[in-house]
Amino acid sequence: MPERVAPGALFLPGYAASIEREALRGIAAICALAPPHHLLTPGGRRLSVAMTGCGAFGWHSDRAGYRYVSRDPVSGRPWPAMPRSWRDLAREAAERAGYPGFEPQSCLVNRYDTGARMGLHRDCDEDDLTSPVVSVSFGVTAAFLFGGAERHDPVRKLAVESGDVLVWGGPSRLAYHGVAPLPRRTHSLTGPLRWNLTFRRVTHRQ
Ligand code: MD3
Ligand code: FE
Repeated sequence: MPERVAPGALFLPGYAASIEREALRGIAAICALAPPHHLLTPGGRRLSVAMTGCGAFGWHSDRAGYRYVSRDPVSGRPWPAMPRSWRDLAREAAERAGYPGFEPQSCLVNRYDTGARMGLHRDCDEDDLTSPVVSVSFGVTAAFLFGGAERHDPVRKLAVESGDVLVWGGPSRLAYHGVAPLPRRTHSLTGPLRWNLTFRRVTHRQ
């Protein structure tokens, strides 16, 4: 049952459950070409989430700042291609949420091990803030945190399970959000890990 969790945001439980195994094989293939790394924040802290990605742009962070780059700075190679089935899934989920024609240019692949977390932040490194963000979770269940437009707005918790999809657009596009430390659990297909795929459009359409 799709659920409006905030204005402009739609939770689609199990929407990606049927592609779970295929998606995990795709993640393994991407990680072989572009291994996930614990990136550094501009302030020099190491992120507990390990990141890689696919598509025309990848999100990157180091002492120089947060930005999108068209090559993996670690390998010097372009990011692996975004699997067509992933692109289609993101587009269809966005359409269900009321955002037709979503053409993602970047899929960030986030790997959470036990205890990994993501502090409250907003996604604002994209030039195109009119397109939604589509997030797909696999593996260990996490507590997703989402607030409002201001850092001190109240935060709600949402359990996201393997195969769940969330679409954030319109008034929710710039909402504060994060992920609570991943509990020590195991999932039959991922062991202790949670994987999150986050699809974004980076540049404006011509
Ligand atoms: C709500 N990742 O990579 S995805 C991120 O589970 C990120 O790995 C989290 O936040 C994760 O930036 C959460 C869900 C998500 C993504 C973007 C959003 C929620 C959002 C943008 C606006 C509001
Ligand atoms: Fe985010």
